[in-house]
Amino acid sequence: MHQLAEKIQQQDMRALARAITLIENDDPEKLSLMSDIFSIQKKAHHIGITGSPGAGKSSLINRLLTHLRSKGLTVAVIAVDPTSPFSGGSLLGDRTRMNQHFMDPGIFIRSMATRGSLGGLARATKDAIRVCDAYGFDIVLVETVGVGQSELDIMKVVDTTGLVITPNSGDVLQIFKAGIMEIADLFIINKADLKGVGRLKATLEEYMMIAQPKGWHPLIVKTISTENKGMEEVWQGMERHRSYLYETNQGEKQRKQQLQLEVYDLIREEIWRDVKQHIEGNEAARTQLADPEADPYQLARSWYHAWKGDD
Ligand SMILES: Nc1nc2c(ncn2[C@@H]2O[C@H](COP(=O)(O)OP(=O)(O)OP(=O)(O)O)[C@@H](O)[C@H]2O)c(=O)[nH]1
Ligand SMILES: [Mg+2]
Repeated sequence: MHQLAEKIQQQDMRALARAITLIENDDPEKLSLMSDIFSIQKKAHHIGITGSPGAGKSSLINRLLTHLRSKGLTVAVIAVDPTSPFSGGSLLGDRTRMNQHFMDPGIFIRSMATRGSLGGLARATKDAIRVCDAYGFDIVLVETVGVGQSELDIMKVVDTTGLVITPNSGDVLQIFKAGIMEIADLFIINKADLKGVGRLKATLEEYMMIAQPKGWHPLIVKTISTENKGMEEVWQGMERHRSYLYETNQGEKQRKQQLQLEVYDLIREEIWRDVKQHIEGNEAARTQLADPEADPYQLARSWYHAWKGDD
């Protein structure tokens, strides 16, 4: 077994951090490490928290952490920032916000950035979730900033997705357009101390009337993170969704779909790694790429065929 995997199994937090760095850097050892990690995977609840910038995701997670710790549960938090891998701005904010938790051995907080990872952010996030799972955390929480395609992809790799929205933010339309609405298992109306909560709730209910979700009916909960209100409701909602996944065949169906996507992604990643190496190691290809007038279609075709060994 990979040495890091062994250490992670023994709950060595430094090994856990190192494994995530290895994932971020697309280290060639990644696949063998992940295979070992997979074999020791436990059964954590994988939860995604998404929503527009400033909706209160970190504040909510911070309160939720305290709440879950009081129930004796251990939690890993992965903050994913696809937009600014280098600034670390939001992480700094989160660090101060979540500071009180950093000394707690039952909590692990880590930000994730992938510097041009081959498989993309969702792929790397899934691996990081698995590593935290293997370590033995009861819950793995993933925070993503924004409501774009990469958030959508990330939310496809977790069990339960909570969407944080705020009254009068105009978020709903944007979220609706981005297709985020369909993947929310739990709508969390945060900043419920502000005006417009009733209206937002009515809009969401209206949306669900139109969408007519089959099977799981997304729950709506209200929170005021700054006042520590609504945390038990959020937790109950997530637990209910998890029970639903286990008690119906929906969980299995979801996992099957995820597995297929994952295998495809991994194959794509492996092939791309290989093709890229092949091109970068080829003097003629490098010269062609340096020509701004080059025909990209023709180049892609000829390099692909050259890699495949076709004539
Ligand atoms: N009034 C009110 N303000 C809140 C509430 N929850 C969070 N805030 C404030 O909203 C601001 C943004 O909170 P964050 O927790 O950083 O939001 P976020 O969604 O994590 O932000 P990003 O990570 O930057 O996308 C902060 O100033 C919080 O104090 C709430 O329930 N009510
Ligand atoms: Mg945040």
